[in-house]
Amino acid sequence: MKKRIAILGSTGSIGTQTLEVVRENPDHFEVEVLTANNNIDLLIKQTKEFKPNTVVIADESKYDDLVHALEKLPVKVYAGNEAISQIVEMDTIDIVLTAMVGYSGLLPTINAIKSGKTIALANKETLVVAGEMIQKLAFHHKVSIYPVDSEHSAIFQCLVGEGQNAIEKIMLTASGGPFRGKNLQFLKSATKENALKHPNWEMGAKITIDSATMMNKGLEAIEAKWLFGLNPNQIEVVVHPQSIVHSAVMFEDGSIKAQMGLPNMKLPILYALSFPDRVKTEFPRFSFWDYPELTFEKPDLKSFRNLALAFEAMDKCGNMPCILNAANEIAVDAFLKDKIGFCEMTDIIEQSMQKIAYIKHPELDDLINTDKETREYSKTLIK
Ligand code: MN3
Repeated sequence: MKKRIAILGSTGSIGTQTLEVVRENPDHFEVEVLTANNNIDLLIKQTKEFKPNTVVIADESKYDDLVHALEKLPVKVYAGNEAISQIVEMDTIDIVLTAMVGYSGLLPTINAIKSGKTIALANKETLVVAGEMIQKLAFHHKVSIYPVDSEHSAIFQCLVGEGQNAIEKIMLTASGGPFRGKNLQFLKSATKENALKHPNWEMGAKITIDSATMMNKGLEAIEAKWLFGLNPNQIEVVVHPQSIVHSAVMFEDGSIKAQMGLPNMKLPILYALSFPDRVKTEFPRFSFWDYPELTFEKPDLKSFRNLALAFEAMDKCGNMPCILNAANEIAVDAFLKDKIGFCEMTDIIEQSMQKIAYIKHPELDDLINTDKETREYSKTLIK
């Protein structure tokens, strides 16, 4: 039986790599739904190749062009975020892979869980914003959430067969990004062009900037807390510039399991889609002879203050990670548009965390309001 997949965010970096995985494994997977934000040219091309049952474009102004381009194909076409949230309920979907950018992944993921779909989670912001609610919903609807993020996939792989054994701590590895080893003075004048040059991973613009500020690792720590039921003090960030050890778990007897390999997002994507099976691949293989030295460092929390802010938000919990995330999305967007400098991103997040009202036990409506208020406030901090 082929697994039928809905890919939310099919034109982004994870979406296109997921389609490569499907193309390379036609006996295992088929595409049922594709959704995109506004890149209709690529969505049209993908629809012609993968022949999904349904496609959705979030940007409603592109609907007519999309319908026109696909009129000869037997595919249903919809537009708008509402349609993306609803489409995940289709009975012909086995797995929903959520690869949209940022907060926009939240509502479709909630609906997919409510309709009992297995989730391959590539949108870490969903768990950052609403981790507690998502885990409760998944438990209630008996839905499995398989991580696509490479570090979380690594931890997940280390935990296979360890169901009854407690975790002492996890070691979440970080490449350190393009500015590893740089001090605050350097970071103040860091440019967008340099921030976008990640040494090891090819990713979208938002996550690449998050890697440069190390906010990505902070968001991943919060993601790990909810995925694996950890306390913040059980999560250790380890800078590992070669990105070969994708993360590790220490158990209560002191034994450590790590998952390793060359950095390649297609592997964690494939594992999330094929779990519990492993599918044979032709991906390039790691050899110790090519890497005589693997190195590990402590993160520099004084220069990369975003990471410290993320741990603070994780400790405070409630709506604080939602505030952190919304302010970060506004800050990264402003940095990408050359409106603010590299370190001002941190200032905006810090001020938003101080300003926006803290709610200890937020409901979904509280989170939606917190997200909105934080975006409005943080925009006022950008001149
Ligand atoms: Mn990652």
